[in-house]
Amino acid sequence: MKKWLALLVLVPLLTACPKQGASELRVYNWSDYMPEEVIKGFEEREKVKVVLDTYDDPEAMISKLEAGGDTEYDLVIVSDYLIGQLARKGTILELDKSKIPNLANLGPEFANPAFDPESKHSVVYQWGTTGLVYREDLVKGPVDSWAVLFDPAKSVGSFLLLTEMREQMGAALRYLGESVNTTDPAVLERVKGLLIDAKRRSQGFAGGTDAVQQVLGGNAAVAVAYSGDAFRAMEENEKVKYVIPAEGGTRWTDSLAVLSKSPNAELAYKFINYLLEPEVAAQVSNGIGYGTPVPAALPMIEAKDNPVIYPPAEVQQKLEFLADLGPDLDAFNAVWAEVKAR
Ligand code: N2P
Repeated sequence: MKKWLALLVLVPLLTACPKQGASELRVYNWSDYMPEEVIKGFEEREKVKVVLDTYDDPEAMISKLEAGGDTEYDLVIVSDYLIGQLARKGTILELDKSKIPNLANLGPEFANPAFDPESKHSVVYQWGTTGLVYREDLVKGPVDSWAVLFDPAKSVGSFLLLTEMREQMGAALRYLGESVNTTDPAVLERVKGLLIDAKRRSQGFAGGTDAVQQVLGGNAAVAVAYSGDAFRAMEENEKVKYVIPAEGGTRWTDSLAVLSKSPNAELAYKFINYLLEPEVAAQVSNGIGYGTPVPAALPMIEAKDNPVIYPPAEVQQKLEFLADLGPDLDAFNAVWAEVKAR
């Protein structure tokens, strides 16, 4: 091709490529996990545009960031057990706290979390639990144990397993009376057997948001789900229920982190600071049904006494946090790969 002709073709192509300006914030979040009005409020105040991408599978989120996606986003919302992994790899920044004065609004248990002491790399966004969501008019028996997934004799109807590997393996571990963080090979071998059998009898895997929609719509009787998604479905249909099984489950925290290669870290800091304002924090929790880490927001939260969102002490005692397993994660990955392949 002649040079001038090549230019004629290339120039319009190059100018058509979307370029991220200083006025754009790119956020990578769990699906259905930030109310529209909260995003609009920030856009209007700062005269910027927020571009939101979402995920349901944290492993897929990590793969995307590792494949170059870390240059495409400014801010990522990540579960507790993955913060250490991203920090060790340098994917997320060590935070400049002088840019987040509202950090002072975090409750003490959230300001210094075990997975990221002193909030060095992350700021808590929301917290919740993982349990079972079900339609009481569709189940054939009690839903009070992980046995509804793992013991064919205790099955109560059609069910969905959860896409999030650590949570779904955690449920099988609790069913066996083990910690969700057990790495004992013999125990993990039993988990593999349970999951392969459950997968065969199930309707497959679903992300948290999808799982709850399937139960709400009556396509499945039971699903493994996250508390806030379940809470919102309960508001739509009173036959939808959510339970933490008797064997216990997980409590988790999702946090905001700034990508090291963020094109617009300044705006990311501003957004974090905005989310920590008590009024905004209350708007977040009222919109998505998860727990707030900002105590001053609580008086403005409609469902602050709802046990689905804020479980009572006796339920909390049965909840564990997923730990960052470091290299031991390989054993979990190996089991999961076999479950997925069978
Ligand atoms: C909301 C996702 C909840 C986050 N759809 C689970 N840690």
